[in-house]
Amino acid sequence: MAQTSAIRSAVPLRLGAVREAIVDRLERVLGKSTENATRRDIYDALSIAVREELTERWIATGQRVARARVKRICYLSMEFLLGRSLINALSSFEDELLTEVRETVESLGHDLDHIAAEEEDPGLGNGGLGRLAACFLDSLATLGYAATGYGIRYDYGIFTQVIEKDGAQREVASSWLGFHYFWETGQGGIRHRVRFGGQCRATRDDHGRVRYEWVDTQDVWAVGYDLLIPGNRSPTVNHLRLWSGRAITPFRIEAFNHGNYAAAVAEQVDAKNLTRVLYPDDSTPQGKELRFKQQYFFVSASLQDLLGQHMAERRPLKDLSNAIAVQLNDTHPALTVVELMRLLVDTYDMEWAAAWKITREVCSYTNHTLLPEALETWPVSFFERLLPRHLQIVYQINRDFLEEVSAKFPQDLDRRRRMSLINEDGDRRVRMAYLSVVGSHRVNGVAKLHSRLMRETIFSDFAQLWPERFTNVTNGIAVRRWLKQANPLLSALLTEKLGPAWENDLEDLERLKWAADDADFRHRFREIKRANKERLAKTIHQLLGVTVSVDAMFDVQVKRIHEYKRQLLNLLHVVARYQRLLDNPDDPMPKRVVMFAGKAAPGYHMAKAIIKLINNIAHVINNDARIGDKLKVCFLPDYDVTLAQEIMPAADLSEQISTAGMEASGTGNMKLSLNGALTIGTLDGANIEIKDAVGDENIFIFGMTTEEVVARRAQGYSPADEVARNPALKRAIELIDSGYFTPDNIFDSKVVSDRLLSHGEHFLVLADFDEYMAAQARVDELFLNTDEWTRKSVINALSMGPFSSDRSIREYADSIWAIKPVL
Ligand code: NBG
Repeated sequence: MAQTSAIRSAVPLRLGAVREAIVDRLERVLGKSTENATRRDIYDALSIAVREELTERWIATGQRVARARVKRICYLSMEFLLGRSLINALSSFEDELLTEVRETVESLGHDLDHIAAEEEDPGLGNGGLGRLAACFLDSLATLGYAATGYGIRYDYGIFTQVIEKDGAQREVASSWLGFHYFWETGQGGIRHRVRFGGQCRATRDDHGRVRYEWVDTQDVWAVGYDLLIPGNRSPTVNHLRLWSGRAITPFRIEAFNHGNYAAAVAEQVDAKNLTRVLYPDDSTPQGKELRFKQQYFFVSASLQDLLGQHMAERRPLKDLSNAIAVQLNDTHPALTVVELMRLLVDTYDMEWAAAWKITREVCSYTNHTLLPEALETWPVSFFERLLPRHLQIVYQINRDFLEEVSAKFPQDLDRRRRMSLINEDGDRRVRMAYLSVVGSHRVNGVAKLHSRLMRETIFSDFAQLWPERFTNVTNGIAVRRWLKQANPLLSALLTEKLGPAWENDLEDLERLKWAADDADFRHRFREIKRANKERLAKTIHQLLGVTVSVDAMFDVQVKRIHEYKRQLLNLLHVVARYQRLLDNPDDPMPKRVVMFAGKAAPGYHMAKAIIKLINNIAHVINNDARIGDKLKVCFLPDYDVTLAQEIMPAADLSEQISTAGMEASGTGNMKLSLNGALTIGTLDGANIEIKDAVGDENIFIFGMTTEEVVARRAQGYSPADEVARNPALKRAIELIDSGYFTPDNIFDSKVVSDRLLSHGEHFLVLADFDEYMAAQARVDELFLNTDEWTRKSVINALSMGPFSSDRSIREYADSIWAIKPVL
């Protein structure tokens, strides 16, 4: 048959042929001519070309992995906050290609940054935990590990945050799948049956052994979609496999024929509802049945998938732990422990003891928070109704486990009660964190302090039983997204001085340490910061209509809104500063733009009240002619990865002011410091390690230590006493409390001030006020000395070597997974 243009093969995206490649997709795939192609068309065409390139490398990676028979890591996470893909993929290729793409897009009458902005940012996560998972996938691919991410393809990720006229947050459902999303492949090709409900029947096989059958279940398909994850300047392309729910019988024609249209599609609706929406709670899960089903759904599909692959490669099941490592990202995938046991014992006929050994060797668990309300438990009744066989398995694991406890601590009944996988107080519940610890060979925290506190508090009984099981891996960030892509100007400067090795080896920045003392380097560094600030200032103007001066200090606190993160402490400083400026308009303190961004969980009323108060305070201060540009307050709406990429490079000051002992690690702290912001922070999470890396003189540390926090709470913390002995604090609180900032509704600010003043307020906001103000005064003083500020800023950026997620991943690989790269 004659070859027609419609089936000619694609023009690959290659140096020297970028234009042809784009035009080819425009015409052949999209049916558009270059003349009438819109910005979106160019985005689509370019994305298709890039994706095809990734796909080729992905297939080759799969072949290499299969040949090498290396151990594979499966990273199970309910959340992945990937950010946009186009620039990420393009910049993982050689520089010349990106340059040619940029020029070609220009010659077509467009700008690559605008083209890239056509892409939805898939918000399949809440905050730090989901972004960490994305940074880890980036590092795994860059370092050449065989790794698969497993998660859920929510139709609706985290809500879009809209700020109303009165300053309140409103949540709007946002679908990243509204337009065609080009970065996933596979639509229905991969699927597994996931079962719920039914009952469990025990029978005896020919050898007299008891077998369990799980019958009369309600089943759904889990359909897999793969998002490709390129390694930076590496041939490796891995994938993130996300599961979506589909009915086994999507349409019931008998019901339809009887006029019952809803019943005809009910099964499909139910199946799709499973993966319809991400629960928007950060750190504090809501015990909803649908969430429990989501967890089992993605765990079951992922395990069937990886076991299926293992069997397809004809590897013996008893070798599973040499072939696969499963990392549980928090307790959300904790059912892995139970499901793997069920599959090994019931489906693959393995002896219980052998299956248990394998399960523990395969699994390891990362804890991300000590907040007691965040430790998931699920009612036994959910198991009875939805996972009856799993409940039996949990009981059996628990029996064996408690016997081990008894053997080591005989006659210690209370210990057994404390450690049991079942909480017997009130309605009976399964403790998912304990299940994760019992079913894993390693349990890690995410910063040194957090890992220590984890051993000493929530898991102290377990650490006594199995001290060797507990370890630390401090979090890290993907250098590619948070420096190379977010801050191209600084990246170019670093590459000019060092060559590009820092991209994949951040410790290489050490070699540039001399540059902090080099006036010319400081000058260039400052100019870059200024350019980044100008860009953000423009965005702020577009978003808020507020004009900010780039001469002002950009003081940022960007993260989820939570009382423990103490946005209110920041706000008290803002109010006190405002009052000081009103008292003394000639006060020589530097100008500041105080920026906040972050979402509040829809059901977390206090967090929503805080957002509203920030906006109301911003409104009053920004419109107070007496203040002018000496102080501006900006709440940037709808914080996501894309907005973060713009904020981080423009920040001067990074606010990391959580109550000590409460922020497990933080990762925004690392992104900001890497881009040259100085930190004002408490001795909490990874701040401590950042302090050690940059040196005490290059960071502003203040406030109570974890031990002091504990002691203060034990003493009985009284906010009234704090107010009584501190006039500046008293004045600031009184102004908020008076309704000055919320004239339309005094109650709006009163709920917040009442909370701060309530006896025993858990986050001790007022107790750190004094020291925080003193630290802010030091910040002001330093900022007036521009050159010295820049010197410290340079030192910060160049000291971030240890905070690359490449380092974190190497530690996981060595001490938890025992895996080697393929290449
Ligand atoms: C968060 C912590 C952060 C930490 C990230 C990533 C949860 C449950 N925990 O401090 O609050 O940086 O996890 O480890 O989201």
